[in-house]
Amino acid sequence: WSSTLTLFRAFSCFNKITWRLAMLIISSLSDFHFKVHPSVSQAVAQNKPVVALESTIITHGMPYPHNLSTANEVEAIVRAEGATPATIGVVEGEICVGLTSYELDRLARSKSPLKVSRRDLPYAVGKGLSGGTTVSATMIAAHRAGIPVFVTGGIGGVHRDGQNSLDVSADLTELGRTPVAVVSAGVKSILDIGRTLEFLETQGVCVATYGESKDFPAFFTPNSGFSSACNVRNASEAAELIASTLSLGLQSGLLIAVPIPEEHAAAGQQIQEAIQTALTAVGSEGVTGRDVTPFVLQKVNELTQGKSLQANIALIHNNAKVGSQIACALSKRSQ
Ligand code: PSU
Ligand code: MN
Repeated sequence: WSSTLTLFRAFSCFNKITWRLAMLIISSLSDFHFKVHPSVSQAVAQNKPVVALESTIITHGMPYPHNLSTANEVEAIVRAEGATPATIGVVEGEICVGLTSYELDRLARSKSPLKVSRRDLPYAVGKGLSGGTTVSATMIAAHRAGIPVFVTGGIGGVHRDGQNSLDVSADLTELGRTPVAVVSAGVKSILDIGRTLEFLETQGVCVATYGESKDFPAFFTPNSGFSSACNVRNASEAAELIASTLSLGLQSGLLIAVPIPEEHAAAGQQIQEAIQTALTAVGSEGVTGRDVTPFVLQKVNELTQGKSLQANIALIHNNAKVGSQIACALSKRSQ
């Protein structure tokens, strides 16, 4: 009898171990190279508002130390509005949703970081590299972590002459296939805004201007001369639009375009002129592909003696505030 009991005990113990092992394998497979910060996973599980943030803006969009201070300020704004920030990036081959301040610091100081879009994720993860995620890669990670609202400065688009070069940002196709709402100040006029909006329409992306009019903003200026499909007047209208996108199960994202606040739009004209000069330099210096946007941003900043960077920071602060209010309104709807 006692040997039967020992056998039974041994068997159940073995069973427990195999069960645990199986669970471990399953969970490590599904979380393979994907890490969500506990503050983020807890907030998501409790249906609390979370705001995803990208990191190419940190690694390629702004010079150090402005990149780091802006990233920290943006997280502070999100918290002050009652939401949880989740800055997303790739650290040593792990897609991290909710970077620690140490990880953020390392990315911001990194000398030759990768710019990771959808196509670069397998390479960065496979090789164990670190880099900033663009809007496309950030959307993928945000969606996987269950975060429907994502704030950034500006998204990529169809480059000027893109109809010939086919230089069209993967951000646009991502918006067509991943159900995340991206809050941005529209599209920089270094791009072809008209064709960008056409492409978004083809991809089935609902574009809404935040405010009283449908004027689509051009990042540094509140009006690009083009129109969005619709406008949302406040955070709760924006949340309603996101909720209806999600409930329809379309699997496409949406773009909420927040015009730069008037007080920061003053330098807009000077910046527009600098953009023209910088674009000419792109051609004469033979800059191509993924280097175009960072090159133009840096050139414009030099030409405007830092005014474009200042406006850039101000508008990201504003987007963070608006995006957090939208995330809060959305989480309220589901409570
Ligand atoms: N536009 C900006 N600042 C940026 C970017 C775009 O005003 O930092 C970054 C974003 O991460 C965006 C990416 O997703 O550039 C687009 O790059 P590309 O055009 O190579 O797709
Ligand atoms: Mn490109």
